[in-house]
Amino acid sequence: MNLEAINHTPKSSDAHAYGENTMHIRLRTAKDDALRIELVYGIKYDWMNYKTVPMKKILTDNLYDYYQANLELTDTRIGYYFKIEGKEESFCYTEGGFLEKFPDDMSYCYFFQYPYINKADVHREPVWVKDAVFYQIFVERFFNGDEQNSPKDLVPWDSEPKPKSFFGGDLKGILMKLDYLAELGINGLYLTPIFESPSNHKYDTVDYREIDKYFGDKEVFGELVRKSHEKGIKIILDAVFNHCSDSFAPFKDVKEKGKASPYHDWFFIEDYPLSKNPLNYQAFGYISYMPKLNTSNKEVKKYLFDTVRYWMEEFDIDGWRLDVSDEIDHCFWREFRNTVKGIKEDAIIIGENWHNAYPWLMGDQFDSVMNYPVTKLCMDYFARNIIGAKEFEKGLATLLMRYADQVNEAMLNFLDSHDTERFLYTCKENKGYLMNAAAFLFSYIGIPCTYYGTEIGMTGAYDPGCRRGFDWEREHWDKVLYDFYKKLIQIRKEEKALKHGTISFHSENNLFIMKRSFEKETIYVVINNTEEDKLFELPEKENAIVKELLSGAETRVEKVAGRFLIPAVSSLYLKTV
Ligand code: ARE
Repeated sequence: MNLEAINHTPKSSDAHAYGENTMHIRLRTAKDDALRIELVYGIKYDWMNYKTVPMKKILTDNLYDYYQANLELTDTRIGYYFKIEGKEESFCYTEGGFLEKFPDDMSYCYFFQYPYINKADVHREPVWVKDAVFYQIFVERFFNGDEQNSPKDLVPWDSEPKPKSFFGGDLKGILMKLDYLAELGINGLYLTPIFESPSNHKYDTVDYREIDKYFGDKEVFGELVRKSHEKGIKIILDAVFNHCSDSFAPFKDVKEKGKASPYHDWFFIEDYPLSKNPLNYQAFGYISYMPKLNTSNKEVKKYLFDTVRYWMEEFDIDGWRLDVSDEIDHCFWREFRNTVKGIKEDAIIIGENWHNAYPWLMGDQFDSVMNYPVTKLCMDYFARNIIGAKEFEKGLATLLMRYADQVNEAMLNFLDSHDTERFLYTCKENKGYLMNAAAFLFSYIGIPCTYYGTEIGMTGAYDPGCRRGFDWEREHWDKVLYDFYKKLIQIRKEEKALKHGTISFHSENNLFIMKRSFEKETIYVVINNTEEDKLFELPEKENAIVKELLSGAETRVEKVAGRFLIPAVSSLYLKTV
């Protein structure tokens, strides 16, 4: 066997506490290499009463197979090792390396161990994440509900956005369109920043305790949260703590007084007087109007944590999306988590990390991150057609194995955002590809999130093109797409298998097939993103009743002894009970 490929790291996503008494243990081997793997585990203080359980091959990516065993324990102080049977040899994999036989004496030297599940360390996601269906709003572009508070230099609502144009969208606009959102079926709103700021995007905060005047005031925001809660919709705000605006009072003070300013350590200043060119202080990117905050300065922390407390305690918001979260120190995020969870235990914390975010997702910082790697895979498979079903499913497997299972359940999954092209644009306006991608997103593990307008067929290039005004003229909408989205959201909320089910997937004949099961119910999501019709054979339960959930009454599948026709560029949700 390929020993170099075998890997397990204790107390990582490979061995994580899923609950106070539940431990999930994974092992990686080379692909198609092992015949059988067993996990041998026992209480480390009572090792000789060890048990042996088979491990299940749960996922395979391009190079590796991943095995997992889920243990329910009465005593969580365990030692364990793996018994691996290959085609030609059998051996044990232990913390001491590969052994022919696990020694009965001195065993403590050899087993991997999970010393104890401390309650305080268990990564508890908000209980509602499995039911969540999110919607992201770029506030300036959703709806102008109060023309009184609009900037003077508005461009027409249907014009092409420029980096600095103002359209007039505001909080009252969201409030007035809550019925639309409730009818669509979403139950969580993630708003891009709403605090005082001179830009249209508001990622350059001037005052963290004020609502931007063009967006409304605290009264309208309070009403928005209340009314949203009445409709069962949660509100998540954007926390822009990596940097502020160069008009933020403490930065202005430093600009004015230099080193004599009591705020000089709030920023990373290389030289005085401050200069934009050459830039002599740290900023987001090299953007001088966004000076970077020193989040390890005690006063900065106090200011920002008081800000967090203020919006949570006074307005009862349900969580935060964290801007540029990967550039802020871990100590800050640990304190942030304690602050947030101390106020509202089931508030959600979603980082904005575009890459592997494991160091932030170990239970002491974030619950989730914006799942850009999945967005990228969706773009490559569904929209750009540069990878096939096989590479897509292998890519997903690699990503799922990065994190603990409860983290995967809370990831924020989306096809597009205010920082990407519109997905329909990436699809070169091919609606079928977008519908396939959406059929995937709403049946995959994690929180599905729709960027405002994607559901009605909005398109547009990268920022600022992806930030057009929401088109409220219903006759302009792509009715088929809108109905499809509504249906997907409804199915996602109704089907336990999609919310709570186990997940596995594979590809055959360039079809992507995902199986989600909960108790007696199984849903096969079968996606054909090719230009030719294909047949799919249901792997089990040949004589079972099969319901296609997407089409409902209109049957668009031909059932021939368990075989289903999947027309070119289409998806089926086949439910068997
Ligand atoms: C403005 C203009 C743009 C112009 C840009 C550069 O609007 O047209 O291209 O300036 O001059 C906010 C606004 C943007 C604005 C920007 C700067 O929304 O419109 O752009 O401020 O003023 C990286 C970061 C990630 C960041 C993305 C954009 O890691 O945190 O870049 N995303 C957040 C927000 C943005 C926001 C900011 C940060 C700043 O979501 O909306 O921008 O507060 C790779 C890298 C990633 C990188 C990603 C995208 O994968 O690894 O790290 O993300 O690509 O570039």
